[in-house]
Amino acid sequence: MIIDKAEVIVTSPDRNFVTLKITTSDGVTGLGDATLNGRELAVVAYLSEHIVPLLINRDPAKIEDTWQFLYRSAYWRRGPVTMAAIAAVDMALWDIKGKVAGLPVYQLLGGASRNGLLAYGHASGKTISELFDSVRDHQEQGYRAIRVQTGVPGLKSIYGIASNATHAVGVRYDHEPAVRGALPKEEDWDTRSYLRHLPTVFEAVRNEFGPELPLLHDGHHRMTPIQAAQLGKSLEPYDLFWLEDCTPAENPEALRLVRQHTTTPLAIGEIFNTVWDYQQIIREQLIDYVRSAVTHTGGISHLKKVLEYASQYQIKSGMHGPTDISPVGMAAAMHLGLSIHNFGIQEYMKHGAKTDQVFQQSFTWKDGFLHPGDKPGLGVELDVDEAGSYPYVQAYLPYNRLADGTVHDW
Ligand code: GCO
Ligand code: MG
Repeated sequence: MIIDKAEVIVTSPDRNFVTLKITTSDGVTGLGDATLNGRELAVVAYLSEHIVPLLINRDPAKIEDTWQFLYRSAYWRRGPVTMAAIAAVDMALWDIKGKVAGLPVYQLLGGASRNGLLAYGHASGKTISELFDSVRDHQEQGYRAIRVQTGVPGLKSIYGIASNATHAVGVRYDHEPAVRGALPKEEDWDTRSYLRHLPTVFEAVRNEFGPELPLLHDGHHRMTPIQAAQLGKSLEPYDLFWLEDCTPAENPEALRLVRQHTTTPLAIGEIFNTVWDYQQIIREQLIDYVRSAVTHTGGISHLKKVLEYASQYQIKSGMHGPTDISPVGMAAAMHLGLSIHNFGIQEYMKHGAKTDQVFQQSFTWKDGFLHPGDKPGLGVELDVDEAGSYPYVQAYLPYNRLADGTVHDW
């Protein structure tokens, strides 16, 4: 059996998704997610111009060899575009291997290590009362762990706060993920106001919802090390499950200082791509959760290596799962999460109705837990005709400016 065909499919049902579809000489198909929010077409070009020609006639069974070949033969290594492209190939080959074996991918990875995957969703509100409504709404949807983001007095529009705009019936996004058809939206930021306000929000949430509910928060790279240390310390009484991306992720040293000052658990890594991005922070035990997505970290094969390394230090998974990870990338995360020993939690935001029509999925969501299902492979099929009816829409993520006009991390 050889790889006969590899196609790159771009579709924009509720938002843009990039999917690689590999077809073998026996007619088996495999899907991989290569979506890089706001920079999608760079990965499309990398795949179609540079990777697809290399895949034709290869043995689809050789997953590790193909990974090493694509990674090393490029000479120019790492980075989100390269690693998303390689991830899509890796996922598609695992999908094919599962279909050929007649087994769900998690069985090929060692079998289930648990019954289901605890997942968290995104509650948010401009005000405390909107936030409470959103937390309640998530609890009604079955969520047993909840990320909390709120507005900050004096700031008009910030990361993580639900806008009332709906991209699909019944779906409220936690933020305008990327403004469709427009240039990047400008938002505003002030760290001191945020640091003053946030502990009061968590105090209110704990008082309202009690001590049991696991609560998470995303700092989205906006603090300096000492500000992050202050925040970690001031949130300690509210027992967070994790504080995410408290400092810009590309500076691992920052976490040392944060760690010296707080016992609030730390999560980082949604913008990382390889095990080398994690080397120091895992070895020095500067984090508690690995936030990488399968989609952005070279696929199942490579993220499994990161997580096995992390397991030696009791560091757990907390795989990235916002709506910009396609249903294929989410399925890959679920198969990996079910099989590894050091699973922590899975981020899970529901996709819109149009997306669910384009991607037929086999996962289940019950009582706060996800399961990838038992279909052979990843368990996701793409309706190519339906996908074709939603052409790509240019979409950028927003960005921040401080009051004096300085560009700041969003
Ligand atoms: C998260 C992330 C997302 C990112 C988004 C960017 O924790 O889910 O921070 O909300 O902002 O993936 O494309
Ligand atoms: Mg995040």
